[in-house]
Amino acid sequence: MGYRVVIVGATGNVGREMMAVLAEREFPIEEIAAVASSRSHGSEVEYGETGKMLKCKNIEHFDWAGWDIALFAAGSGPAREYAPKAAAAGCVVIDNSSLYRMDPDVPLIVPEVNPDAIDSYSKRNIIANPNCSTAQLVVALKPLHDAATIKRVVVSTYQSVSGSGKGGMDELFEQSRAIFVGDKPEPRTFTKQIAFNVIPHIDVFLDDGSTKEEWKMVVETKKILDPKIKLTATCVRVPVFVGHSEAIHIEFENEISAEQAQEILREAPGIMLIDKREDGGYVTPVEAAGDSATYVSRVREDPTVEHGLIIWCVSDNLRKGAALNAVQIAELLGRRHLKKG
Ligand code: 11C
Repeated sequence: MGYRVVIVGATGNVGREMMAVLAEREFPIEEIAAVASSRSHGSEVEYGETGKMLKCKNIEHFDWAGWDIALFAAGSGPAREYAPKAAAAGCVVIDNSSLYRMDPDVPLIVPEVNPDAIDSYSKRNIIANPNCSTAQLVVALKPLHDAATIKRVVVSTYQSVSGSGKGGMDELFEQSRAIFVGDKPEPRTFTKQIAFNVIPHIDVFLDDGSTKEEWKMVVETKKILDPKIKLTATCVRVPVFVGHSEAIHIEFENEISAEQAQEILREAPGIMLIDKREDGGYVTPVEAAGDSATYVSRVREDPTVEHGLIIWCVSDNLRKGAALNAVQIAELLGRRHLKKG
């Protein structure tokens, strides 16, 4: 006995990863449907590495009745149009877009951090999945906040091109090749050359000079972890295919040593501490890609502030930052509310 699950945006980076994670974690599935826009209607996607091929159904004509859970990875447009329809038909939506995250009637969940928030899911039958850079950040901050109460965070991100979809990955590859063969690298997805470069701009600019990606990190951290935490972010796109990295500077209310923080992080759910203080004794995105953990390295005290720590945090943005977190939410929903069998 299992769940009837819909994957919306099944042909995209995150949709494919959702199917891989569902299969890998042996999520109890009775039936699975791959749904996509009319453009991808009829194309086939594999359910994980099971060899089972799913023909994509057109979202415009999809009948949501009788389906238990829909994992949406299709962006804000389809989420606006179709998530309320699915929810009204009794299918619980777990949406990866930013559309519903700050809706007070929609829980925004990272299961290691605020699992109890799921208990209000039925207000709209929609649950939001956070931005990838927020998800790994709050996983790393939560155990430290519990131990010493975080006052302020300054975070700089190094975000991979897969965060901007398949187009961003293709662009990094094509620009790198163009530069090697002496052609001019043409920016399309990104505003400037991404190959052999870094771009301090992700998502649209806001009136105060920050970007929406930076704003999302502020407001989502407050909603998931603690509204009292002050946070400021600088989000940067780097020429990495998969895996977001973050340098996180944290000021605490109470004293906490680097050694205490290492002990706490070593035991914390979802975290893998790799912190050897020697050449190569830290994790980089290449090692985190394809993996489920949020890696923490370079834990050290910040002598320039009272009770300060600095950490380095890396995670696969398509997994913990998107697909894995969504599947973990579905598992939590199953355990607490939608029991089967
Ligand atoms: C990026 N973090 O790396 C973005 C992608 O709000 O879900 C995810 C955007 C979001 O470009």
